Amino acid sequence: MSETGSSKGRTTRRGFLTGAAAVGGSLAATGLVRPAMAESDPENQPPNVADWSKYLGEGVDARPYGTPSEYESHVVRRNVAWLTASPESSVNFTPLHELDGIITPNGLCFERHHSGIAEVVPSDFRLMINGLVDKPLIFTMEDIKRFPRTNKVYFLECAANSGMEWRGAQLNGCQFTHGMIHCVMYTGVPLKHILEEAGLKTNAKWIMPEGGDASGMNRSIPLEKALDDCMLAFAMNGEALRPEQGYPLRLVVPGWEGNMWVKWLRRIEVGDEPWHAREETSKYTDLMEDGRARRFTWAMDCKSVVTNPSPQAPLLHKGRNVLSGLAWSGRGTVDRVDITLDGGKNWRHARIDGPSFDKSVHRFYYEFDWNGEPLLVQSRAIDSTGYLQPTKNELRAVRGTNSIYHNNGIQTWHVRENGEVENVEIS
Ligand SMILES: Nc1nc2c(c(=O)[nH]1)N[C@H]1C(S)=C(S)[C@@H](COP(=O)(O)O)O[C@H]1N2
Ligand SMILES: [Mo]
Repeated sequence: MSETGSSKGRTTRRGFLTGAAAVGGSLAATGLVRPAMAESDPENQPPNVADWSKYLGEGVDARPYGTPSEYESHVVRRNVAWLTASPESSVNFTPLHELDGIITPNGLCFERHHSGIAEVVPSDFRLMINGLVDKPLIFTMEDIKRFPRTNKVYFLECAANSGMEWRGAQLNGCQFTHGMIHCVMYTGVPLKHILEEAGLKTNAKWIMPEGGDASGMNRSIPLEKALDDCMLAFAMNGEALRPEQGYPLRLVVPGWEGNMWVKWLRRIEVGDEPWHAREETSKYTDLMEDGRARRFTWAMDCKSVVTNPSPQAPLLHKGRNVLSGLAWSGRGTVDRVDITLDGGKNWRHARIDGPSFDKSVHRFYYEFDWNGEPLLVQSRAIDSTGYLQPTKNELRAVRGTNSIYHNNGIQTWHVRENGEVENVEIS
């Protein structure tokens, strides 16, 4: 948690209020409660003059790299203890219920590492291209930045997102059920420029990007995709990649499962067939009911989730409320999102607001009046190919119950009379 008492010896009322808010902050550390509105102090409100109007604030140099307000200190990535055998090979989750719009702030992008965060020294960074190319090449970061670059907003979703929910409702919070996704604007060089520079042999059919972290994580990607929209990204949301996200260079594989987006990239081999590496055989394949595994499930199917209300974001008021959520598809844009408050008896159109980019998340809203009755809230999305997000049971009918990956089933939140929300499943 960030420092909560920023009064630093000043004995202003502001310092006192900070302390009071810190109590709310520690409750919020469970991830289940927001800092309560009940902490508010009438003496600090109209018609009185608020404390922040009476004193000079901090100077311009107080925060050379800006950080969020201390009252937002509960908005952090969180892990699930029983999914964290060792922090170096683990995952934490984006706090979706605290975000709005479509862009994930850099400091809140979920992390998934197989061997921890590689500490790459950019001046020693090299990217090697070898295999079925006319001339094997080694690039520095400066070399890469001399190619034409592009800016694109894309989501990255781990194939294991919602995986724990295959066999039934488990985790209480959309952060934990759906938080293995982030969506940022990448700046980088289309991979095709780099491959063309090396010159592809006529029998080139596949590429194998490989990470420079201790796991040396690698995946096979068909050349068609590599030449279509893959990017070598060096910036996210306008600044250099974060170390957690693969600084200084990561592969962007739009719409396809997060595992293929190799971080701390060190090498791309070009070949004529897939490598069948660990991450595309023993992991990131879908085990079917008969014990056989599906080979190569790359695209992330259309999916959506209501982020508010959700278990970490209860309903606080009767009457006017704003329901909000995210929808995305690895096959295009999202055309429509439907909302039900009664477990699927009645569906209504949600309002998609904000940019609708290809293979990016879409923000939706649904304004409604809550009379205090229990609700069964669901969303379902339809993408630009006409595909409708399935129920979990429809998925199970096709894939059985052995699966973990690629669970894009409809999520249900049960809102109780007191506004609390829990993760449930209805058939
Ligand atoms: N080199 C390397 N690349 C990697 C990984 C890794 O452990 N090492 N994890 C992969 C997995 S499984 C996912 S889901 C995404 C996660 O990206 P993020 O940490 O930016 O969220 O990175 C992928 N790329
Ligand atoms: Mo992943």
